[in-house]
Amino acid sequence: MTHAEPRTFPEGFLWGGATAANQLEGAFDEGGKGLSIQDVTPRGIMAPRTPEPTPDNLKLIGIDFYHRYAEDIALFAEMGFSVFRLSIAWSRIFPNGDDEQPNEEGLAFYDRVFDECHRHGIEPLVTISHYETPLHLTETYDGWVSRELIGFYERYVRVLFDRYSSKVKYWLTFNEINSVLHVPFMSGGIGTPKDELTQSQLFQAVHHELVASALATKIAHESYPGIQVGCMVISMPIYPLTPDPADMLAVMDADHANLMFSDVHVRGAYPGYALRYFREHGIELDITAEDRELLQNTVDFVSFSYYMSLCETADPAKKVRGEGNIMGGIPNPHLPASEWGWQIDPVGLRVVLNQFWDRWGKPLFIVENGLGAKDELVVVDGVTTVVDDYRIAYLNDHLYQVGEAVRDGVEVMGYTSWGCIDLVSASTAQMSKRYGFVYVDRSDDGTGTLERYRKKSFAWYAEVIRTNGASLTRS
Ligand code: BGP
Repeated sequence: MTHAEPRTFPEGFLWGGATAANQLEGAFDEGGKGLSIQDVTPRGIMAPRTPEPTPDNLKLIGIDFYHRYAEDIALFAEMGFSVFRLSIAWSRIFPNGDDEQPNEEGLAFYDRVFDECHRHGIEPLVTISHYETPLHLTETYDGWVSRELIGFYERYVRVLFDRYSSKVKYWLTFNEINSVLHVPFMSGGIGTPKDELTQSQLFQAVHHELVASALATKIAHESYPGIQVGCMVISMPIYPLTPDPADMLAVMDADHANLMFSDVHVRGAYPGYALRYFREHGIELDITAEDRELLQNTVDFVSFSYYMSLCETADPAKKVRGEGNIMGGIPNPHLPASEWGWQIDPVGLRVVLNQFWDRWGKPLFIVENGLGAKDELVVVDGVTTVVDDYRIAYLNDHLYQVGEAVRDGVEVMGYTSWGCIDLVSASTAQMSKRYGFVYVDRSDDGTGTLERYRKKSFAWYAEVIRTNGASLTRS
């Protein structure tokens, strides 16, 4: 028996960065755009919303990508990106979400963005819905709790595929779809406060999103053979706090809650453990025969975000919720954490890649990963920059583990580092939680010139891309 050469990153591996419309575009009321839920959440997901957009909401201006996209895409090209993940703001295309006709100005904006990407040889990777439900859909229908959202989403998707199928090959239906269980407002546009929402309403919303996602895949496969559709989930390996079998069972339950979403996307039906959970928790769902048929339209690939791992235990006395993450979970005593309390675990990324590959055998796309950190602008040899060795170390160690997973035989399509240019944070709505290779001059109080500066990690990432990962070092 001969052994194949250990593989490194495959040829054609897609290298790039990831963003979301509401966190960088700004121009919240330009070009005929309607309001989204993000325009009335100035303090991030956990804080109360405001009745109207308020000037302290950094997302209203973002980093002004709406006007500066050409300059930004040129910087991505300079790093050698072959892929750029962005989302389309639903309320730019359908200002209220339930409009009959799309807004041409919004459509034309994304035409310009995609054309700019292609001019630089960059493939856009598009999230159809990234935490930016049109506000009207929240206020009038309670977001995804209502079945009517499926029809509005279908109309939106048909317009997008029709207009952009020749410009966009890779599509993601919902950002981090499994987060709806934790942040129903931000993720599912559900206006009813979480503590008033019944489990049946919440899982009905989940079901509507899953059906809508499968419908998008069906439309793509039937009418647009050149494009590929993936699901997008939060990945978070969960370790037992102790070897107690009760802790392991707690891990299994927590894993199931996360994995159910991709199980449905990949296998086309609810898994037995989910049906049992519904049964035993009095969750009654309206699932039609047509829904069941639609769910069988399964995705082409599985994409995910990876920031951290967690621990779980069955012991109520040890259930101390970790800081900073939306999934809850217990901190791991073996791991360091970021300034925002997100635990840093590069090996967990290799674990997750293997777990997902073993489970689904579908190509995997890491579409978010990175370190949110405070940066300081300094002048080195006359050049204004950030010496972000901490970010380089984080990304090197994670990407090294991706290489290990590739050597394990996992099929990985690409990697888009989160917030490749500094943007407004989703969880805290701060500018000071920075992820980028490019620094944007804007502060938490909204002041700043919006000038862009290359950080030290900019040249580092360019070298990783140029060498297709060969420059990564074992830590
Ligand atoms: C993910 C979201 C992103 C993003 C990222 C980092 O959950 O999909 O939109 O922002 O997390 O989170 P934060 O911005 O809160 O640091």
